[in-house]
Amino acid sequence: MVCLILIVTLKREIAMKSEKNSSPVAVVLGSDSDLAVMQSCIDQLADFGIKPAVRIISAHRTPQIAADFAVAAADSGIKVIITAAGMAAHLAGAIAARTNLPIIGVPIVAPESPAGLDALLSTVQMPPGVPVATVAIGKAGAKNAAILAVQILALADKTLAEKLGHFKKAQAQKVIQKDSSLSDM
Ligand code: RP5
Repeated sequence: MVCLILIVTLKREIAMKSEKNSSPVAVVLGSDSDLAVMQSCIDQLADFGIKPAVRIISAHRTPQIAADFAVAAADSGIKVIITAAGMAAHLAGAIAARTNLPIIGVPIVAPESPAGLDALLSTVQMPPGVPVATVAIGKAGAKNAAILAVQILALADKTLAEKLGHFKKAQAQKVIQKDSSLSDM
């Protein structure tokens, strides 16, 4: 009997440890149709050496899974959650309601959407007390969500902070080069 309890406890600890080893960033998509836009978020995270945990979870179609995910996220080692959804985009808010982790929301333009304004307002207009850091609509927002997540993590990660420094310098250098190539015209 004692042996059985020990085995069960050990198994639980191993499971918890492997959960803890999950990525510090989760990218949650409201639908697989959001992936085309969010690939630039995943790629940008990869440039910083982060392989995010990517999930498809819908606030409306799979509400219980969304709730369970949000409640378990911090204990599984996730530090920042990026969400992407279109139309009545409640995914970011539904997750933010159930965790104290920082949530970054990317509004997506759905085919029937008025240019993504529906998703933008649904994501950004959170009531006081439950913030969602809402970025720009579409691909620009997807990329910025990744950079913002890295900026949050970099507060406690020197290597990431250095990578961010290089990223910003390289970005500035590109603009300077474009500017000087104009003077050759
Ligand atoms: C949202 O509705 C999703 O995030 C997606 O942007 C939009 C349309 O979803 P699908 O009908 O393509 O699955 O919940």
